[in-house]
Amino acid sequence: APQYPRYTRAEVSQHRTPSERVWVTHGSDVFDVTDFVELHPGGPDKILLAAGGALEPFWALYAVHSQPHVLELLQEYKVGELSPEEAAPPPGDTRDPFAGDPPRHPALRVNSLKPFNAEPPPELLTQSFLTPNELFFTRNHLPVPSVEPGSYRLRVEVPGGRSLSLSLAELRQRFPKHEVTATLQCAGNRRSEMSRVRPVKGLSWDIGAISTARWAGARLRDVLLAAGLANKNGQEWHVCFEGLDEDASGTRYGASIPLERAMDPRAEVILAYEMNGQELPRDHGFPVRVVVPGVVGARSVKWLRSVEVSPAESPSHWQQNDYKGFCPSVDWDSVDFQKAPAIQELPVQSAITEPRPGAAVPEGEITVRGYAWSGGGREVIRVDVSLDGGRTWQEAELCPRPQRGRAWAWALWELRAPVAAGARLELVCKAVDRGYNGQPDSVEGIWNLRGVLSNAWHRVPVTVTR
Ligand code: MTE
Ligand code: MO
Repeated sequence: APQYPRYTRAEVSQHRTPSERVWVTHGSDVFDVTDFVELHPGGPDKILLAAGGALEPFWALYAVHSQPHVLELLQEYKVGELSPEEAAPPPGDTRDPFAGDPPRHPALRVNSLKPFNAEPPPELLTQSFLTPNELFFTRNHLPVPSVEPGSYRLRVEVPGGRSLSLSLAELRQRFPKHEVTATLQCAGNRRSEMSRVRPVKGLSWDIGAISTARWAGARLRDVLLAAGLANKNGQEWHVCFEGLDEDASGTRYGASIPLERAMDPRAEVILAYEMNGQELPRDHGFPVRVVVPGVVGARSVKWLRSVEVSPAESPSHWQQNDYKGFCPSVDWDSVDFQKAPAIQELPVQSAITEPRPGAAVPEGEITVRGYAWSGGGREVIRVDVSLDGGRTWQEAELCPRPQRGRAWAWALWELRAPVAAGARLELVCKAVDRGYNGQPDSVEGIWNLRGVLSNAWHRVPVTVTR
C-alpha cells in the first residue's frame, strides 16, 4: 500500500476554499476534493460546507452518500492520513486552560473560541429532524473538562437519604435506560436581533442556538429514589446540579430545577450518557449530562459532578444572576437579579432557516423552511408564514414528526408559494403552541439587557430574480 503523508486536523482545516485547495476527511483518510467540487451532484455550495473537516456528519444528513461507490470515488482523491495522535486531545500548553478542548467541525459558526460557543449554519439546521452530534450547537462557559470514564463518579446527595457515588457502569446498569427526543435551546438564541435594537450583553447568537437529539440515560427520578428521597410534602424544593468544568478560581458551572419536575415521570428528566446513539461527545458533557426537556438549555448541566436535593435553588451565578428576563427599561444600573425568577420553561419560538436574509431567489415557486418549538412540552400546532411583512398569512406544512408523549422536540416546517420576478419580499414566520401562545410581532417590546428570550416574529427580506 502507498505511504501517505500524515496531517493534523488543524492542517486539514486550513483547506476550505478552492484557492487553498479543498480538503475533507473520512475516517482517518484525508482527501483533496478541489477538482470534484464543481462536479458534486448536490452542487458546489453543499460540499464546501464540509470543507476542512469530516464528511461523516454531512453524510448523516444526506443519506445518498452512504454507498460503496461513493467511497470508491472518494479514494481517487486521497492525499494523506490523519496523524495517529489526532484521536487524543492535543498535548497541553498548560498555561492555556482551553488547550485540552476537543477538535470541532469547521462548519460550525464560532461565536467565541475560548470558551467555545458555536452554532450550525441555519440551512443545515433543518436538513434533518435530529441534529448530527458534530453540528449540534455548543454553549460552553468554561474549558471542557477531561474526564477519565473509568474513574468518573457522580455524587448524589439527598437530605435524610443516603449519599450515592455512582460509577458510569453503575449508572448504566442499576437504572433502566430511558430515551427521549428533545430540543435544547439556549436562552440567548436569536440574541443578535435584539442587539440590533439596542446593545445587549452576551454572545451574538443568530438563529442556531437550538438543536435536537435523541438522548438516553437514567431517569433522574429513579436515581433520587435510589438515594432514598422522601416525600417533601408539597414544599418547593430543588435539585441542584454541578458540572466538572471550573474557572481559574475553582468556581464550577451549576444550575437547578424544581424537585417537582425532577420527580414527575412525565417530565422525563434524565442523566444522559448517550446522544443520537453514541456516547456523549466531550463538548456536550461526556460522560454524563442532565437533559431537562422543555426547559432552557442552561439547566441541562454537562459533565455532571453532583446532584443535590436542596430547599434552595442552586447558588450558582448562572441560576441567581443570569438567565432571567426584565422590563425593557431595566439597565445595568437598576437591575436587581433577585427580583425575577430563573427562566425554566421557554416561550414559543420559530425561525426561517431558508432562504437566508438578503438572498435572491428565482421566480416561480419559493420554498420557505424553518423550525418551531415551545417550552414545557407544549406542541406547536401551527406555523403561519407571510411573504409581505405580516399583512397576509399562509399556513405552513408541519413535517411529520416521530412523536411519543409530550412535544419535547421541535417541528420542522415548509411553505411553497408562487412568486413573481422583481418582487421584494419580507418573509415572516410565527408559531402557535398547544396553549395558543403566540410570538410578539417585534423585538422592541421584549428587549432586555441580557438579550434572552428573543422570540419575536422572524423576518427575512429577499428579492425575486428572473
Ligand atoms: N453545563 C456545564 N457544566 N457548563 C456549561 O457551560 N452551558 C449550559 C448548559 N449546560 C453549560 C452547561 C447552557 S447555557 C446551554 S444552552 C447548554 O448547556 C448547551 O448545551 P450544548 O452545548 O450541548 O448545546
Ligand atoms: Mo444557554
